[in-house]
Amino acid sequence: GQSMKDLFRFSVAYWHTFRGTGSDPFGAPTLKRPWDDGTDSVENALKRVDVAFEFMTKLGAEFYCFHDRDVAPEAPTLKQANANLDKVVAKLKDKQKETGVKLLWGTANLFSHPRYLHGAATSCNADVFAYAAAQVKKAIEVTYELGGENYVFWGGREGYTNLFNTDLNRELAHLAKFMHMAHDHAKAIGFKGQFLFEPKPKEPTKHQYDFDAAACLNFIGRNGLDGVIKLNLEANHATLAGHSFMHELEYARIHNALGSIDANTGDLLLGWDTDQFPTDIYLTTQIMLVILEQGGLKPGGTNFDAKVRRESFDPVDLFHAHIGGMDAFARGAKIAAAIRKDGILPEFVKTRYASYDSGIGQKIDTGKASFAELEKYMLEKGEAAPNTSGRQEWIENLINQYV
Ligand code: GLT
Ligand code: MN
Ligand code: MN
Repeated sequence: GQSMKDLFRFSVAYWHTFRGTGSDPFGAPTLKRPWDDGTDSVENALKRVDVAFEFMTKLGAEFYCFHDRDVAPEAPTLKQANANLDKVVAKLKDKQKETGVKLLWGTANLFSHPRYLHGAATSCNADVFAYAAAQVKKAIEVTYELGGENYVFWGGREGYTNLFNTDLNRELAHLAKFMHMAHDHAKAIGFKGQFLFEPKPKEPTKHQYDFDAAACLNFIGRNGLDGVIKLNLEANHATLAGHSFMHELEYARIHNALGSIDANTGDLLLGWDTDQFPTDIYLTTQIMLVILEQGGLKPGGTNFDAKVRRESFDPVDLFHAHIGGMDAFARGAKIAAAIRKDGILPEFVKTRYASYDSGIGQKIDTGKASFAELEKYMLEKGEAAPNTSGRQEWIENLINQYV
């Protein structure tokens, strides 16, 4: 019943779209953008805001996401960096008002600056911990000021390289303390946006604490942060962790923690985080099956955490890439809706678990029986029946029947 717009809540990632240079760990920038004069100055940052809002308006994107350091320049002191941010945020605020484009989430970049070499909240250095806290405090404040509907924590360097010199238990405790402070501050200023962890198993850190949905949920649960922090799941991060994206989404959903998504490819052949735009309707259908089951993502959305390739010299490609992604989602949603309308999936599930509801279920309640009772039943019966529910081939080709 809901509109496609409410269902997707598409968002543009400021860092890739307006700051993307085509550099990678092996090569220098390749993309010269007309709105970049090569300086990381406040003047250039303000010029970029105009371009960003013109782009998003023309694209018809409802939302955007940013890091503090994407929108405003880093500075030698925290005071100066905050002042830079204030100048640009004032303009972002005006532009949001003028265009109607909204902020899906804000976040702090706690990974680019060399100070974060050993992590931010989990750094072994107290000054770095303090700097990270101050940076997040400010980032939450500007997100609040801009009406951001969520606030994201991607623990890019929260992890370890070597366990021989790392007190894992202690670093997790520091992270928990940090998250409680962030929550306390959000409450204190009246920020009602949803906090989201974004899991990723590795890169840049050798092993990240927020490895996948399960690791994040364990951390959240054992530190009394249930509901306070939900998840922003990214397709490419799921596959890096060896999962399908659908697994991560469904795992979060059943734990009431599916908050928002970072859309890109979930190709299992990708060995690293290439952040390619999603084009695969088999993937988007799987995504939409989970999202429709949840009834949408609000206050979360669908953020294209994706970049054009290094050889994509023409900025017009930025439009094509986003439109292609939106189209893939629209097609996936239509297919997922048709599958749901047919009611075919609940049928498969019902058939598959039928033995729990009949057969043994009539004699013994498998949920309540003791091991001894189940043993007695099995000794009397003999051989266990093979699972005859089958139809796997049909199910594996399911989406094909609807394309
Ligand atoms: C970084 C990372 C992304 C996160 C961003 C949020 S930045 O590029 O790879 O997946 O969403 O901090
Ligand atoms: Mn991401
Ligand atoms: Mn990524």
